[in-house]
Amino acid sequence: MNQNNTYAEIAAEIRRFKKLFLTTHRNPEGDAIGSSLALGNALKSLGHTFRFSLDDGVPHPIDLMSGTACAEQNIEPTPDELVIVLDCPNKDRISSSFKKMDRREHVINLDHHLENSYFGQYNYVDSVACATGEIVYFLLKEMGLTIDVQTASFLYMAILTDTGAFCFANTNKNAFMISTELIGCGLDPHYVAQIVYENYSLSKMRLLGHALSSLEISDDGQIGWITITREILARFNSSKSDLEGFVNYPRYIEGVLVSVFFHEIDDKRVKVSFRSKGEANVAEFAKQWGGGGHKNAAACLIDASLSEAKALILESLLPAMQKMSLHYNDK
Ligand SMILES: [Mn+2]
Repeated sequence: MNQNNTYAEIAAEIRRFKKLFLTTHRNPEGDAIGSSLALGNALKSLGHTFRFSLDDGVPHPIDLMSGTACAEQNIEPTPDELVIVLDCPNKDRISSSFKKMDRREHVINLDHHLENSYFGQYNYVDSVACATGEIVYFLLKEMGLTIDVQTASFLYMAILTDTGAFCFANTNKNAFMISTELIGCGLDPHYVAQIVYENYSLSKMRLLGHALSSLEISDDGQIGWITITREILARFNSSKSDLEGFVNYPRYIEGVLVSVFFHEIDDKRVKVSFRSKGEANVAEFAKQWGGGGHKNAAACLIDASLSEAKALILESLLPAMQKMSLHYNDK
């Protein structure tokens, strides 16, 4: 049985070290980067130093946030560094060479993914937390640390982005409670929101237009999907990071319970992302395909061509959702 350590036990382990090696999941987004840097930044007040290992680098537009330039690629932890992995359900998904090391000693795992494998020596996993940033906030409180403006901005970015600007089903009381307190710490919420949401490139906006015009929907109207091929990405002169957020759009349609986003990686690999409303559990579904995530937000990687992957997923998704006997519209 996987068991959480207490915040006090984790705090004690952190206090035993002076040097930290922080890392997070591949394709990092606001919570991955925000929760990691909030923790590293706040612990400076204890005299700790940290390195932030991120082989994928900081994506645009998060790189516009002050304090994100410290991320380093291709580094490994030294024995005197305490490793803290944030927002990452298992070792395979870590965006750092650390994942190849056979080390469990002095590794802390802080996360809110349902399927977390408890790979750390110390673990704190709360699948009800709105973001890993929420867990970091409570850890900082346990340690009695002051939250400065920089830390507040990182924590707010984590919560803002993982709750879809306080819209997703994981938006909880703590999301608002913590955000209110962060304002008291000097946070400017508009600064963070404007960086995260108002920095589309023109190519991204045009690509989104294309994606929306090619949106498809199931006969019963409950599943909507968008497809992006490599050819389209090249035609719009876009990069992978431009696709962030596209998966949400089909869900905006009345009656759609699950939205799916097919992203062709190469001839034999397709990334499939899911978003859902209410009780439709896409994490359960993605798990059957080797992926995972949260109840209303999940993803998996299919080793097949784009057309094969679409057929596989769409043919099994509808019965799977019916099996969960959805009555969302009756609620
Ligand atoms: Mn997260």
